[in-house]
Amino acid sequence: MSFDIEKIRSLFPVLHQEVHGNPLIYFDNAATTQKPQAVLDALTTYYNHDNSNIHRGAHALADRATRYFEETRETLKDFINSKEAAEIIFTKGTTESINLVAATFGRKFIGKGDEIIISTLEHHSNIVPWQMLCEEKEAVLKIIPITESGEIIYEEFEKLLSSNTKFVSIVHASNALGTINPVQKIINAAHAVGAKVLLDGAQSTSHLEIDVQKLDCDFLAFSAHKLYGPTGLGVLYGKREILESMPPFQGGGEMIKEVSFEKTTYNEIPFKFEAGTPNIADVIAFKSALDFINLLGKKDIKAHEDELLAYANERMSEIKGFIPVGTAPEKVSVLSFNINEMHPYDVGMMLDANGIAVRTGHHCTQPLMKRLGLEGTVRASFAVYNSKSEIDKLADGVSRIARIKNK
Ligand code: C6P
Repeated sequence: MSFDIEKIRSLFPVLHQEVHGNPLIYFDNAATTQKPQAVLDALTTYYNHDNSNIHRGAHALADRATRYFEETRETLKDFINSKEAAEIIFTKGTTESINLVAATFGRKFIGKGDEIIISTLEHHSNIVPWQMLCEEKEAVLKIIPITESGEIIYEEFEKLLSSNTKFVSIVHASNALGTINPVQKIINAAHAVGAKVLLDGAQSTSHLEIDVQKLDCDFLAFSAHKLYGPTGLGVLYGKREILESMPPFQGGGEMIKEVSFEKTTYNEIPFKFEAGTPNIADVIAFKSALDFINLLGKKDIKAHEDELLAYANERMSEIKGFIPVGTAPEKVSVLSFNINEMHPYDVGMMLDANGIAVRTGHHCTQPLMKRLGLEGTVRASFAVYNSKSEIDKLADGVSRIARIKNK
């Protein structure tokens, strides 16, 4: 099915503006997606009609806010097919979700000499929390190497696995290159040695159908703002029995059952991990973003984005001096590239002058850039509201920039 792009674009107010005298072309979707009107409306409706704290008040507004808040949790349960809504924990974002697991599961279950495996493709958010844990616990961080095309070398991963492996934390789809990792194989192999697996789903959940029960991952971390939802909100999925075995992350209201100065007992999951007043408005508005994705369907979204990526590759490879970075066959809609010896930032600035928004630099993946021998890349990342005519403008802009350089 092909989308009515104009109709979809009409749902996103921010897209209808000029930047430096040109119509905005927004290709920075891997950093954050734009928000449909329904999400903006849900935010104002909440503050205009329902604003209240949740799970506590004995009044109508608190009841309503609590119901809407928990409806988002239920929607997320279906969105990733978790067994129960209680396995969905709200956090600030992917970064906090991973930190939560490292600080609770990690501190309790990982000790001296234990090994944690990550890959060269990881975002800093899936490197630093594990480094901090390894430093504290004298555990060992092992890194899966990658090929020139930006794919993990699976055989090397198998070689790293042993009875010492306690945890594998791996990105599902790379933010810098778009590579989709063979996560099912990774999860099965990690489980075979008794290790737990966390998937960093920051870049996969908006493009790929996710079934946590089928994948059998132990944790999944992702951010609402990359799913057409609000910023400052993330999700941590965890299997019930594992979440129950973990100590709380932060102490405060909501996460307790009973407090006395002698002893505190903790609430059931998910509340045990949600200390303090949560991000109520954004959680409620996130449901509208999920409804938007569900209405279009992930399968069709992926098909549309694959078509855009293939078209972008085709158009850009005609340009002299275009160097694609990350050429794995299985990718989400991320096109990373460089132009001859031009600095990515300069390319980004010139594209911006044409109203084209891309990200440039190391994309919070410095070890990956080091492995590829690059300072950074220019990254165009596509979403459901992007079109081939926008890609034509990108190709024209890049072509002009490359000509300046080639002169
Ligand atoms: N990547 C990008 O431009 P937060 O910031 O917590 O919402 O997400 C962190 C994160 C973790 N893992 C991956 C794979 C990611 O892509 C990101 C965020 C953005 O690529 C901002 S650096």
